[in-house]
Amino acid sequence: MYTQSLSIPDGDAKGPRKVENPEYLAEFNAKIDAGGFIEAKDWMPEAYRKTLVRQISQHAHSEIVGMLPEGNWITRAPSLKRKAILLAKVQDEGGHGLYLYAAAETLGVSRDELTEALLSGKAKYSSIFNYPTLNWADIGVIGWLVDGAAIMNQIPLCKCSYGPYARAMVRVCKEESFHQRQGYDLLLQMMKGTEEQREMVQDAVDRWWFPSIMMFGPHDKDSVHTDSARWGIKRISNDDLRQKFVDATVKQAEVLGVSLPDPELKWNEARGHYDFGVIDWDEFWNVVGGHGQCNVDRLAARNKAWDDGAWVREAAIAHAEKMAERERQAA
Ligand code: BYC
Repeated sequence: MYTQSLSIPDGDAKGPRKVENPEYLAEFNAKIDAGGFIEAKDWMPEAYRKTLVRQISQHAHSEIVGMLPEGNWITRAPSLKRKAILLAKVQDEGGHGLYLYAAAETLGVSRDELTEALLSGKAKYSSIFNYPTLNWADIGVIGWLVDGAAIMNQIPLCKCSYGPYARAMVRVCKEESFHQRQGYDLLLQMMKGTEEQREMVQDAVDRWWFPSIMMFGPHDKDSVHTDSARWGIKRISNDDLRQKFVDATVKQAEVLGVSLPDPELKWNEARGHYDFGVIDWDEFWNVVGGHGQCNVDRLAARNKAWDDGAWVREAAIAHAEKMAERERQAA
């Protein structure tokens, strides 16, 4: 049992959180329109709260599950330097998950509920973490493309309308920037190495490119959570972020000396952007639906970690109870 959760009152000076009061709603909308932050104790529409709990908790789960593909390579890093960098990165992801669970808790959900939703397979997490890491170059490509895509998505979230989420994102983005750079640096080194190393990098880029651009979610026309933009949670749409990412990454691929696995990728002078090929949405929804290459393994690993940690949680609770009992006796 996990007992640590913030106690959120059912209401505040303005009355119960769930009451849809036109006066409160007008005040909420005015704050959103002015670009202000909504804070945990402010009144908010129930749908806004639910959307935030959904997105923030999915984001937290992604960070936690996202530790697994890279964690798999910590013992096999080729040098002490690369091992230290990878350890620091994976620990950062764990920290991001914890800030995000804490941000979700300010909305009145408990860590128990969120954890249960992940472990039972009810909750979503980013599709990208259901692909395997097959060679060392995958670690560089995850930093370059996956963290690169994550930064593109998360910079606008630093200005999202919910204060605790926006503030958590500021630190997360600083750390993601280090993650992206270490990945690109790793790949630059490998590209200066042997022919075999260059082939490993190209192979990893070929496998991770399309899954990385899927991270931004379905096309805008298929995106269902349209209220997120109106509420200032999503400042830039899925397709616009994907386009920004593609535009920024093509040049980086040229500097690196790799090709991106898309014959339709080319500069469109009229649009002022790169055109790119059709994304395999059947693959995306298959992975999101739990049928990717690693979905079963990822959930099994998280469940095992939870079960293996049971004694720590039980010991912490027993210690807290003992201390409380001592305080009672001393009083
Ligand atoms: N994977 O209406 P839409 C990291 C779902 S971790 C799975 O457009 P929304 C890192 C979506 O949830 C980075 N599901 O949704 C960590 C929705 O389903 P539900 C993780 C996806 O929320 C370790 C449905 O499709 N980043 O960087 O408006 C190591 C319809 O979509 C995905 C975040 O979580 C997907 N890729 O927009 C290295 C960022 N895409 O919920 C790196 C925060 C969509 O109705 N999240 N779906 O059942 C967001 O910005 C938004 O949630 C999204 C989707 C842009 C992802």
